[in-house]
Amino acid sequence: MAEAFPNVPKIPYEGPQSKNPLAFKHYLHNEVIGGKTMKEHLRFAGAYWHTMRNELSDPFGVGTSLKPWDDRSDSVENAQRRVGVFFEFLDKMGLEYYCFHDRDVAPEGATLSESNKNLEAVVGTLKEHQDATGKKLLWGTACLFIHPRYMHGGGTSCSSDVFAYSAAQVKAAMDATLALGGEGYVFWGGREGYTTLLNTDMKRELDHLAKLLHMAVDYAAQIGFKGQFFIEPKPKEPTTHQYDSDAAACLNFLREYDLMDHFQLNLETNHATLANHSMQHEMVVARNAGALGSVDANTGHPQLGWDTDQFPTDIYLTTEIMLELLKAGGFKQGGLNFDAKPRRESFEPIDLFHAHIGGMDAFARGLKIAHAIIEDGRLDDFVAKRYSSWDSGIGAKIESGEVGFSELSEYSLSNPEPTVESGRQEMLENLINEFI
Ligand code: XLS
Ligand code: NI
Ligand code: NI
Repeated sequence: MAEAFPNVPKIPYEGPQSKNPLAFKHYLHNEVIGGKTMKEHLRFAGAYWHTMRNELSDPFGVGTSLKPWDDRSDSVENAQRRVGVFFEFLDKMGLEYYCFHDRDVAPEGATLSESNKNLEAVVGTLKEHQDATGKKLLWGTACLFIHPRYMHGGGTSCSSDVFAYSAAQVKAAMDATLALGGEGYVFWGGREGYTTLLNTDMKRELDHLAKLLHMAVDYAAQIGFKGQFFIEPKPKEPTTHQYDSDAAACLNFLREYDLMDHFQLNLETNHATLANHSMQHEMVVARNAGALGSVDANTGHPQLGWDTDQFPTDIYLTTEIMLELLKAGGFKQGGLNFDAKPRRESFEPIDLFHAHIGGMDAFARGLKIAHAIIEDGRLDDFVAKRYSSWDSGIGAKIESGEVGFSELSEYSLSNPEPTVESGRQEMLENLINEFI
């Protein structure tokens, strides 16, 4: 097949002085930072849905994206041709991994059995390209949100037939993920929520969602799928309220339904901000629970209140993400998946390259900066010192459970008014800026 991007070379690293827009300025895949290469730390993945399938429409306008290789038909041949283009893209970008939904890679057929056949055919093509290039599948997932049958949800639908169909679709997507050696499997509950409580039995819907996830865990054991399951929190959009609304809500759900041993979280920046949290907050919550699994790397727009899925270019953001990731010991089966698309006005194929170069360079800088901040140690020392009253004396007794209200009342009655120290926020902000 002729190249889809004949004018784009393999993106080289040219360093911070380069003025070449088609070169990395900071991402040098084999540069070692703290004992691991950048590639090993960052585990970048390309998202099939945005890169190959997003037409860049918005609620007021049709798609603008130019994809000369795509005949816009729903044929399996067209789907297989896209795979070749995608792998050319991954290769030229130096992306090691990719992620997909079943319906991004293969067309939905007239029946479930036709859809399954389409998927199997395209999985064969994906496998061939993986084998030829060494690229790997980070995670797969099933699209339980586009087709009208899922308007009331998949695992949380009021219809048991739709639940059954969802299970069938997840089964096929797990088979595909296993066949491609996927390191993970994601559940993002786009329509697993409600539009109005007037028609919703929330308890029943949550019970059913948990059933679906338990069935997935059981099925993984049956077929020998050793990948990591992830839940991806998002508070809303398309539903008014999504049950997996944020990291804390997901953890509560996983604990309530005895799923903690099987699931980690796949956190997405734009979803964090939709939940009125910072990405760092979500990462700390997940890390504290030992459930920080993977990251959908993108960002929202400060003036727009929806999931704009923009490429991350803010160095403060990537620094915060990498600080938390390094503290968590890095990725195991997760990675940084660019769940992001160029703007509707950036409609040419070359824009896909500019977008990913920017995201990868921003994370490379975030990694270097976060590593330097940790090595420097002043930030961690400050926090350790701030809590040092818990390391001995009354603090240690409280933590170890040696004292209760009576002892603490006696203690406080016999001691002077407590004194506290400044939180020094501005000083710490300046410290971070020293490294940026
Ligand atoms: C949508 C989600 C979706 C998941 C995969 O907002 O981010 O793209 O990552 O289903
Ligand atoms: Ni996502
Ligand atoms: Ni999203």
